[in-house]
Amino acid sequence: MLLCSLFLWQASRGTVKASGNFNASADAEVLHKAMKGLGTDEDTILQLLTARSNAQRQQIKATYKTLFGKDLVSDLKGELGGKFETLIVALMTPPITYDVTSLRNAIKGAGTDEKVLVEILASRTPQQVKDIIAAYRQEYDDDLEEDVSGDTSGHFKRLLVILLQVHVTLLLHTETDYTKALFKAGEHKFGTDEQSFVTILGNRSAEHLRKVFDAYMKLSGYEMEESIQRETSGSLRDLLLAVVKCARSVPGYFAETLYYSMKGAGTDDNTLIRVMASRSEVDMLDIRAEFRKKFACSLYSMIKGDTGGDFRKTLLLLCGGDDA
Ligand SMILES: *[C@@H]1O[C@H](CO)[C@@H](O)[C@H](O)[C@H]1NC(C)=O
Ligand SMILES: CC(=O)N[C@H]1CO[C@H](CO)[C@@H](O)[C@@H]1O
Repeated sequence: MLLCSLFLWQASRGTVKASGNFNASADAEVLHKAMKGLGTDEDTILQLLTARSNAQRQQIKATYKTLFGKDLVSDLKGELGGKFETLIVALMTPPITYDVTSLRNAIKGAGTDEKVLVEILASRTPQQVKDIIAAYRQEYDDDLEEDVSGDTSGHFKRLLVILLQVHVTLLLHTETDYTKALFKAGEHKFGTDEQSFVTILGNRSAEHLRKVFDAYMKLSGYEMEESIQRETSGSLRDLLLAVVKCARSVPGYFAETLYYSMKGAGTDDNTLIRVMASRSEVDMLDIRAEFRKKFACSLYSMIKGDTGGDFRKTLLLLCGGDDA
C-alpha cells in the first residue's frame, strides 16, 4: 500500500514523461536519419530522446537494432562527443543499470569516487538497493558489498555496508533510546563515538529518523546536521549528512547536490549529468521546488548560466521549465 502510493507519487513528479502516441519504428527512423551521412542533427536527437520515457528509449533501441542491424548507443557514441555524449548515453541506459555502472566505475576507476557511493547509497529506496545488488552481481559476477568494503575503510565503510544490508531488522528500539544514545555519542562525550552515529543513522526508515532528529534537537539543542559537522570529518561526514538530508527530503538533498555541482569555478559535470538523468522521471518537479526555496535562483536559470551548447539544451529540457 505504502510502496504503491510511493510509486505513483514518484511516477507523477518527474518532468520527463512517456510520449502519448509513441511509435518506436518512426523514432528509430528519425534517429537513423539524424545520424546518416555527413554531419549530425544533434537537435533532433536531443529533442526526441528527452520527450520519451526511459522505457520507450529501450524500445527504440531494440527497434533500431531490428531495422538497421546496429546498436543505437554505439551509433550515438560514434556521432556525439564530450559531456553531451555522456548525458545522451546516460538517458539511453535503464535506471538500475545506470546506477550499477556508476557504482562500478566509482569503485574500479583510479582511486575511489566516494561522491558517487555516497549519493547513490544514501538516496535510493531499500527496494532499489536490492535491485542494484542483484543487477551488479548479474553484470559483473561480483558482490557489491565486498567491492565497496575492499575499496573503503573505517566508519565510512561501515555505514556504506549497513546501507547495503537492506534486509536487516529495523526499528527495534524506541526513539528515546536512540536519541539518548546519539546524544551521548555526539555531545556528552569528549571525542566522538562515531560507531553510534553510524549504527543509528543506518536504520533506513526516513519517518523514524525524522522523529529521532526532532527528539535529538529537543534534548541537545542542536540540529543533527550541526553535530555531524562538528563531530565528524571527510567522507564519513559527507555520508552522514547525505543520510540525514535524504531522511528529511530526498528532493531537498538533490537540489543541494545540483546547486553545489554548479556553484563556483568549474562545474562538476559528472554529478550534474548523473542527477539530471537519474531524477528526470522520478522527482525533478520536487527538486525544482526545493531548489527555488533554498537558493536565490531557479534550477533552470542556474543551468542556463553555467554550461553551453547541446549539453545545456538537453539539461534544460530535462529540467522542464523555469520557476520564477
Ligand atoms: C509507425 O511508424 C512506421 C514508420 O514511420 C509506420 O510505417 C507505421 O505505420 C507506424 N505505425 C503506426 C501504428 O502508426
Ligand atoms: C541497519 C541498522 O543499523 N540496524 C540497526 C537498527 O537499530 C537496532 C537497534 O539499535 C540495531 O540492532 C540494528 O542493527
